[in-house]
Amino acid sequence: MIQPGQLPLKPFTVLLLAATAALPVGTGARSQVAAPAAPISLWYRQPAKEWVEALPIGNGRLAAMVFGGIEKERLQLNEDTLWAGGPYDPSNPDALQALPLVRQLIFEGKYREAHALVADRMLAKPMRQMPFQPVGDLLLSFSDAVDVDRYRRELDLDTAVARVTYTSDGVQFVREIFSSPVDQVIAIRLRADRPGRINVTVGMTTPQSATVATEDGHTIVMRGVNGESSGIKGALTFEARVRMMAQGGGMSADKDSIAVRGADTVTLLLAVATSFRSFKDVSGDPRAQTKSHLAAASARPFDALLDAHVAEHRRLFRRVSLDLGSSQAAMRPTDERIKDFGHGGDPQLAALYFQFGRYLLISSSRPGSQPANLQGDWNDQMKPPWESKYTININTEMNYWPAESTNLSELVEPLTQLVLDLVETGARTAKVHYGARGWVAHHNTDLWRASAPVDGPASGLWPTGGAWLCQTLWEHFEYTQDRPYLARIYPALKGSSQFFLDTLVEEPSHRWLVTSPSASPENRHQFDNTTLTAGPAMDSEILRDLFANTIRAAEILSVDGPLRAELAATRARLAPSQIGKAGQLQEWLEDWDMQAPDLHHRHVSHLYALFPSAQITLRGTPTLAAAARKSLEIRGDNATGWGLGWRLNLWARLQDAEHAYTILERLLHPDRTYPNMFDAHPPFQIDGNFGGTAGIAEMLLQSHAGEIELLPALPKAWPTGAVSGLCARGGLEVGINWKDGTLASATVRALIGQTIRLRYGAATRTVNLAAGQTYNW
Ligand code: FUC
Repeated sequence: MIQPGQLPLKPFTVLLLAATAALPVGTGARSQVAAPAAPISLWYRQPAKEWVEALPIGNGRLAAMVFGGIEKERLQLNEDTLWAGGPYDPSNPDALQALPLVRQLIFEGKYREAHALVADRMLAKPMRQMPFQPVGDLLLSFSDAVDVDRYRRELDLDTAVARVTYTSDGVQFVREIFSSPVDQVIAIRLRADRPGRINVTVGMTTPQSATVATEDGHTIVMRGVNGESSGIKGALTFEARVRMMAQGGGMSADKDSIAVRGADTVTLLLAVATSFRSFKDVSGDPRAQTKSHLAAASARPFDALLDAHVAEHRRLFRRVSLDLGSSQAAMRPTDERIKDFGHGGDPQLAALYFQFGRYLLISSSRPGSQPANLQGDWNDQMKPPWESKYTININTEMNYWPAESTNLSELVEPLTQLVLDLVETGARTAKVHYGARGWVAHHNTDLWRASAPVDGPASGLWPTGGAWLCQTLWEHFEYTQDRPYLARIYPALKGSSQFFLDTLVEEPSHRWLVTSPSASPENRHQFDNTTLTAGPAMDSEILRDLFANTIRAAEILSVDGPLRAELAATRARLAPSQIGKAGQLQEWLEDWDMQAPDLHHRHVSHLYALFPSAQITLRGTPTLAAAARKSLEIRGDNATGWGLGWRLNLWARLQDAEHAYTILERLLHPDRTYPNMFDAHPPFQIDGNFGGTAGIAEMLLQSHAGEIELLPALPKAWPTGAVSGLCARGGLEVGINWKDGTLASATVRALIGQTIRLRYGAATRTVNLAAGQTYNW
């Protein structure tokens, strides 16, 4: 059996890299760390049978799941704009008329009637959004494999290359596969250690309406159209184009497949594009795009494509290194390690899981691509779970939790663009459904930026999704201090705030201003089996942040004085956080928590104030922090993948290292992590991966309470270790070394000049730093 790091064929050249990251502001550049001491790979002794065993690659836009079969290699393909449907307006003109009565019914406690009226009059048309869909499969058939031995399949996170090696009939075969963000192609190289031994037949299949045909003897082209969904007609065309090149041997084209016989090396380049240009423009030319991508890429040697791909990947990936300790277990195949993680003794698997989350964000969200959806960019189904879209009552926000703290700040760009699109579509929903200014998005959106309430009254009628997304954009500003970015997102903050200025209502008992109708996402209260209510705690918490951020942004940008005053006055009248009879942080306006039918619900929406927000902190608001802890205890540790991801970050914020670690053990368990390390809701949903990565960062470094706190939740399982390149709010990069459970040293580098307060345990230090300067603790 081949061990990691002992590949008999020489791995490709290791590149020396320049730190080329362009920082938007300040004089400091992002750090680059050296090559990892040990390989950071997922690896297996057998090909993938199930989709959740295959290995994901992607360049933000063009993605594949690589199965690594011996007789048949399957690349299941996705392009991130291939969704069903076309530009559409789901507004329901009946909604506005029903709104006053729905509000009245809610204040009267007639939730069943409110629910029925919402179902009848206030939901989007159609009531469901569009699904993200697969392109199809690229299939490579190798008919002559005999006496196969020494099989190994791996995904190298440091190079973003998937690789399959085995011997057949004494000849060693190697497949290397990557999706290049530089050249916008998936590149595949087939090699053998003896000449003339590559025999392969290549074809494509698809569940879409499409044709597959060969062109000019060395190209296979799939051409198709997307389909309708919920009555919205397909409006996209797409094309996948594969170019084959062989050294030695002969190539012969059939009607829809190409065979190579007796080659030394075969290279395949695959380009995919759709006619999507924006949520309202589908006039792109996929044929011209795939042709130009292939023409440019095929003019360069495979090694040049590979080198450029690896350099671009490492520019981002190598900003952070993490060493949590290692053991013999790290030599074992990844699927076996996941099974055993709960038995202890494999701290490196947590580091691998952390880096895999960063790898997934780099591979599914790059400037110019769509944001990472519920499955990142990886989906093989025409009707995937929850349409594989953007669920913005937790899941999409969680996808971006690790972006800032793990030094991948620029990968937020696709989400920024999505929000700016929603400002436009959500203005229509605000006007038609609420007669309000500004913009609103409910609990889901899709490629077409639909923003009206979908799926049903219980989950869909939650108007605070867009406001939560604004918080993610604000965090980007907090971490980078990028003022041009703040000016760009200000219209989103202002428009979202204006929507709530126009729609908040006064509740009768305390005269607080509250949202209505709304819900505490997806959690039913005790009345009438519905979630509909006025003023759930989460809404007030999100609006406290939204209004504060909008005021702060307007101050920095020196605009909108009167609006600032209005927002400050309104903010002061929002319902405060309340503590209920069980000592818990109240989830609703009334103390209903202990009567709710699902005490252990996966959502922990009211704990938004503790994480990702910092309205509740251990030292700043100890009473509320204790109540939040009580709520978390009542909810319990058992949850879906993303439910665990959230709980991990919450326990890290409560600085209970051992509890956080037991949550990580639940997450990194076969019940919640598939053999390919994808998160299991179940089914596969990528948010848990991102929540897990963010949570590990949150255990090692926190920066939300006006302090940079080192090792706030270090568990006993990681007594000695090191991390470098983590980011803290304010434009800071932090490296930490620890030994025997105690801080050994730390470095804090300021990308922007500032005064910072550092904390380790009870010790604090205040330090002035110039831009580019490093402080050593
Ligand atoms: C929310 C969650 C579900 C699932 C779905 C995509 O509705 O409550 O668990 O994650 O989003």
